[in-house]
Amino acid sequence: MNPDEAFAPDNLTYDDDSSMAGLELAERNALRRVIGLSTELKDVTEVEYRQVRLERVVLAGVWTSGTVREADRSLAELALLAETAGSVVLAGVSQRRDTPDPATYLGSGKAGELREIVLATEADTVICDGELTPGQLRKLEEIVRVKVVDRTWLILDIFAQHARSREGKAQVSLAQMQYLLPRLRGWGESLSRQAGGRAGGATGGVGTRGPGETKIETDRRRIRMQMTKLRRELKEMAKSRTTQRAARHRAGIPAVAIAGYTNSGKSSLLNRMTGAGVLVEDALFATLDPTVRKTRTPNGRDFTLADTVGFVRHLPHQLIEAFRSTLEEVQDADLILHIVDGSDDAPLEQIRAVREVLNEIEAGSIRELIVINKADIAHPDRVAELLRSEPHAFVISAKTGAGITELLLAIEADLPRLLRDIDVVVPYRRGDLISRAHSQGDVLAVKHVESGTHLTARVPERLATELLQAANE
Ligand SMILES: Nc1nc2c(ncn2[C@@H]2O[C@H](COP(=O)(O)OP(=O)(O)OP(=O)(O)O)[C@@H](O)[C@H]2O)c(=O)[nH]1
Ligand SMILES: [Mg+2]
Repeated sequence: MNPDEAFAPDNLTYDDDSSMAGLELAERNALRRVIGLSTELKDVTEVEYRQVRLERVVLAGVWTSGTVREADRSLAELALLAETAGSVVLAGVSQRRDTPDPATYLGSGKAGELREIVLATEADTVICDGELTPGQLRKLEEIVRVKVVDRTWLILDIFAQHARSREGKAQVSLAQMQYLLPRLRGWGESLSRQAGGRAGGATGGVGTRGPGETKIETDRRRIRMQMTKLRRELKEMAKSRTTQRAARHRAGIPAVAIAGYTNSGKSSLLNRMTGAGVLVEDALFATLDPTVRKTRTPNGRDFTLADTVGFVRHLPHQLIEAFRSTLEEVQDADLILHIVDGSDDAPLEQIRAVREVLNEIEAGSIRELIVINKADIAHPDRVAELLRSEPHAFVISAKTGAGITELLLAIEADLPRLLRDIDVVVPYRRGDLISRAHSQGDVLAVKHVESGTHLTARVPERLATELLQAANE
């Protein structure tokens, strides 16, 4: 069997072509900003793909450390996330505290002010800049009397809206359920009490036992069952990717993964280097499904390039868990291209956040090339500053193509070389093996002799075996 058949590079992709990406973008825009639907959480067990519609929102942050600018940036990022989810951001407040209030997240005074802002702006949702405990969510809801969600849920909601593949949808559902499980009692409770007009009942008191308690138990059981089912399905879905990765590995083809902050230009770089035509959008978390493409360096060495989901500060751990199989493209890479948006206000913070996630998924020790993207619009001072702290970084523009050739050469120099020296005479009819030696290894000499091609080269293990076999035939 021709090993290239087993490898089947063209079957590696999950997205098809640029027209697909165009369609997808149109569809996504058409779906955005669904206003006027109920924001009431009716049945928390219905963890479908778009459970919470965020509409007119007020943001609230607690700022425990760092500078004012960092606090402002964090809230600005929350606003961007909220807009990506389809909300209209009306106002934002942030409070300086040593730690968030254990009961109400914001201090109770500030929470009261927040209520005023909610009334004045006619907001229907408050989004907090962190992950709140079930108790904090409930107590704050009681004060502001509109739905309160946290940053984690917001990110989960964006993922739910952007998930396209069956695997992506299953991963997001799993993450949402994991988030909801401990929050079943309480979250949305004050609201449904309000809406349903159920009388009185201090939280956790008499009113929550009896039939209510039974319902929560049933809900929990249903969620747990669904989670088990999803985990099983996800395992099954990840199989073909694992098989493909293993085949690539055996063929000695190095794997390069693009990782980086969301919206830094990862998909643009994949498109630029391989013509993959995947979706590019000025939005957070445009890409959820991995795309792997085979390509080669200027000197003809093959490698695969994988584009995958972007990272963000405090990426919810539920998502990291659920997207584990997707993130294996990064975990199993021989080299990581860590893309950073050079035009961002705080690129160093982005680098830090990405490295945190890389460490969390045990990819922290993989060789990493920092790639500063968007050089065409980045301020030169900022790029210079970045280069001071990351002196080995490459400066490119996925948009204009500047710096791409240099980057490819750097990738080439960094590709692992698990090569074996061989010196064989291969029959002329096996010209396929000779061309693979050229694309996968280093050819030192080729001489044409009577019995075939005399090849002196350093090639991947698997090819070496085949060459030796062919030589002995
Ligand atoms: N000016 C400029 N814009 C760029 C460049 N590279 C990407 N962009 C833009 O940045 C935005 C995000 O690009 P993507 O390639 O979708 O970024 P991504 O990292 O894949 O984003 P996610 O998948 O959402 O995490 C798009 O609007 C791109 O057109 C660049 O070199 N210069
Ligand atoms: Mg992308």
